[in-house]
Amino acid sequence: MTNRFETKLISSDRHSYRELFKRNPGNPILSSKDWPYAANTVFNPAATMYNGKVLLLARVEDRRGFSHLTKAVSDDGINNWVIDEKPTLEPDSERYPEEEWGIEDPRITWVEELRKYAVVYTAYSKGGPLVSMALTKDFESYERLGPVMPPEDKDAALFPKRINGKWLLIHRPIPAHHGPGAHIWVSRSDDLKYWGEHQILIDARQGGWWDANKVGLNTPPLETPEGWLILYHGVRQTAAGAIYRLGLALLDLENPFRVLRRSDEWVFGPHEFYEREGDVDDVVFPCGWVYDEKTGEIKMYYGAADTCIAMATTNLKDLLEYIKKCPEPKANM
Ligand code: M1P
Repeated sequence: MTNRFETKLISSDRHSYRELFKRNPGNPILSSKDWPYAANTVFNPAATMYNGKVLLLARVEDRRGFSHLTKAVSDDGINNWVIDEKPTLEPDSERYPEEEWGIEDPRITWVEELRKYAVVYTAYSKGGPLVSMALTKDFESYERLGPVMPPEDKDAALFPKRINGKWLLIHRPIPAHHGPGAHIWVSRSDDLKYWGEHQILIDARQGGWWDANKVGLNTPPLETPEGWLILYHGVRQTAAGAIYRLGLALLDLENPFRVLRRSDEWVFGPHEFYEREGDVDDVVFPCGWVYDEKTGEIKMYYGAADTCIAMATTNLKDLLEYIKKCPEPKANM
């Protein structure tokens, strides 16, 4: 059974249909009911492999409306989650005032050069949401680097290695007057702390497009032989509210400032009841995916309706086959 919300157009040929992502039948895999302590909602998890297990760093919202991050670990990435008994990474507004109203939506990148994971998250400051970064070896203790982008900015993730000698960060600033739209940007740094050489990477389209006016990065860039693969969201404003859907883009391996391909159609959108109804209806919002090199499978972990956590699988071969057939975007600056 399908309904009008289902993503059916999955080929670059708009008249042949094939689903790229398959929802886990046991979805949602985690919700506040599973949490070992009181929580309003658990959603938008970062994901990585750690010690051979799938590790999620979930956004947990309390009943003040503030968020913190808590770790959940599973052998198969679907069942038997072992969840920290208390918050893993809490806002520390004494030392980091920008975390006054919580920390949200983390993205994890393993950085081989540092032998550490970089956790890039939204810190909700009195001046608006901004991008902060912390490093960790073990997801127990964290070294905060503090804010790396001023408000309003969020939906950020780090590339796993320097490219042409520089670190690269994808992020999504919102200009005060965003008539032309809120676009995805990419910036360079020598030290992970001070960022410059900012450039629009993926622009929000306009008019009737599913990703008109506002886009944002979802999953951290995945290195593939064909380029860096990313998932991003487009926000469609309707009379009934916003709809958050996902598109794919492929960036040049050597020069990720260059977008090789971008999907014209969304590849995943809210369809199931847990995606359609919650604290914020009609939202699918992944902050992480885990790639199994042996099988080619990708597990995408996403927040559903800003309320619970779900998972969908795909495989790299299919994603690459699809995105390579998508159009080359026009130059964006
Ligand atoms: O409510 C949907 C999403 O809204 C925000 O995303 P963005 O700023 O990219 O539109 C975030 O608050 C996100 O956490 C939330 O899921």
